[in-house]
Amino acid sequence: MDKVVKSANVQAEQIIEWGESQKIETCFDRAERLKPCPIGVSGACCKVCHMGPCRFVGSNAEEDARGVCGATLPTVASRNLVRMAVAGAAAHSDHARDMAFTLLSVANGETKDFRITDVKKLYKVAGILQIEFEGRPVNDVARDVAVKLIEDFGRQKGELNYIRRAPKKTQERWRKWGIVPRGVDREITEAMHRTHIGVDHEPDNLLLSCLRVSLADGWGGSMISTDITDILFGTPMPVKAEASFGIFKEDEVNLVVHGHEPSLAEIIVDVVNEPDMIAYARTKGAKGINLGGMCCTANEILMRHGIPTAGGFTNQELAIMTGLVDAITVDVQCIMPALTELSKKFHTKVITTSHKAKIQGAMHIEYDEHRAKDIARQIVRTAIDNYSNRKQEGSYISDKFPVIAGFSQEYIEYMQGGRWRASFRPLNDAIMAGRIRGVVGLAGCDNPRVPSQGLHRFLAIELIKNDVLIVSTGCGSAACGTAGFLTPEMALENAGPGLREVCEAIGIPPILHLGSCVDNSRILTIATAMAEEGGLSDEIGGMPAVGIAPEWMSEKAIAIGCYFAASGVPVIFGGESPVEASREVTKIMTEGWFEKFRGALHFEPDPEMILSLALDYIDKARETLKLKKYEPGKFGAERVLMDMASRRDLERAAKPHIGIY
Ligand code: SF4
Ligand code: MSK
Repeated sequence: MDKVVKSANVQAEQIIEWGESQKIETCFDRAERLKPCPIGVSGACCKVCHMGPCRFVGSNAEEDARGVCGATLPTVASRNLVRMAVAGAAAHSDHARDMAFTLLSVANGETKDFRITDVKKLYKVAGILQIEFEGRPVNDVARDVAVKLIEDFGRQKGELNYIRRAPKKTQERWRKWGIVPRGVDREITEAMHRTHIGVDHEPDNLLLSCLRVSLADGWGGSMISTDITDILFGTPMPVKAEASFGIFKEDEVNLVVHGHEPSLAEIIVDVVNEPDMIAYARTKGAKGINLGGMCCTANEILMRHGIPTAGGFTNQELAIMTGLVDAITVDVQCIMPALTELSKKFHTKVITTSHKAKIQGAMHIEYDEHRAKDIARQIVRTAIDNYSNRKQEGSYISDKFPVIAGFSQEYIEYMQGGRWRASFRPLNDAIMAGRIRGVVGLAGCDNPRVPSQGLHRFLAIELIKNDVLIVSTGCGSAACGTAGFLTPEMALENAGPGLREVCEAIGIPPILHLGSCVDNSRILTIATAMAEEGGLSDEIGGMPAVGIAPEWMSEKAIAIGCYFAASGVPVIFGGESPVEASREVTKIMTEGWFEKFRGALHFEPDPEMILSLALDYIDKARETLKLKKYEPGKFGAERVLMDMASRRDLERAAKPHIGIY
């Protein structure tokens, strides 16, 4: 019998095999052993009250089948989906709330370890929020920005501030269908209320509330988080880094930061470079301190500092199994509780840092923004002290891959024309001419239920071959990074002729790493900028653009998929559909949402079908926009892209300036 591949990542697979030889259990083994519940997986189980759980199976599996209270299958399936989106929106938004309060502390001078790094981004955000900034002290502007964004969480009436950032037509659709979010917390609470027993039973209405709470994530929580993180720690610009398990060093202290929140990780980046700390590591026999990242905390510090990443979600246990991780510090979201039990087989210290996210068996060092550096030092010292406990066992892997990351909306604009002519014109022109067929956001988790990272890799290669420019985030970026796909050379070797030319002209990879899960909001603002640039659609809907999350697993992914669908982007998720049980719900989320918002949410387990559905959406959008029919290697007239040299000349001619605004 052929051996079952558990991860498409060769290095991950080597560690998995070593683990099997040592009888060490990982998520891959548990996924094999624990088959998904066939009722729950398709949305056919309701457990919102204790007359249930009511299961819609066998003779009770038709659309008009009813639970004890009389709720029908479509009601139950849509209610389940709403609750997933609510949890996802809550996770992103609570992360954003912490960022907003950190900004407020900084503005009030209450924390000495953080400062406003990107004043231009602060002014940009202040402008969007209609806050006066000219001639005012930076901290006063920052305070007003923080207060105004914090108001977005608790607002009871009106609209989220950032709704006005969307194209007018997109906003009009939202208003027409009554899904403009008021306040983030209000939408989360209301959606939970609607899904309580005996409240909202109309699938269409429930699913509109799903879109509303998801928009509160995309154009609220996530966008707030992205902006404040840029203000505090800098708007990303391309940096070189490395990815995969080979980032760990045998002769240095290896500390991994894992989770999603960037604040503590940012301070740890400083602390590992302190001469005293390095000297302390040397007293323990280590040559230095090596910081690495995991999941989205990794993406945050990779994008801003070039800190290497060990990969995404399914790599977390495997990192410990290298035997080289002296400490792993975790904050919130996507942290496997299995880490603590696993770490007992090695020497790794698992350190929880958030009062919201404790794990039995972990050491807890609570993060407090007012004492950030002291806490970071305590964590780094803990890792150093543990270095000498390193045992010989482990599956050491030396492979690592170069990565170019750090593509913000601001940088993408800049790279298409420099500081003085920054715009989306060249990208729109390349799409109009058929040089670039369309754009795909390749995002979401990696998942042990498929050969993990394999669907990301397959789709990445096939899409760029088809001249589709990819923007990636979250563990999708990690999957591409640990495959060596995030380099300009990838375009030379694998991209179709049109995309290759564009990548060569600008010197970019065909897959642009935009950051963490919350940074999916960057895709929303990029799509808006493209709509405003003209020549394509005048709203987000109708663009030759698609979102794909082939290995999704988290509730945050559902919120993301829904806010893209509501914003006008057709989205395709891999794996089984969580609403498969109801034909009506599936129809609403595909045909119904497309009619109302020009977006949709599909679930499609077959990767070939995902690809053809995505290309089909792109080609149909091109046809509707009356763009040149896409033919590989045959391009229409197009304006010349600014290459690096001409951009530099233009800037020299103006005045020397480093910046991306
Ligand atoms: Fe069953 Fe209705 Fe209770 Fe759901 S709400 S568990 S369908 S009785
Ligand atoms: S970490 S939500 S596994 S992308 Fe943002 Fe990765 Fe999915 Fe978590």
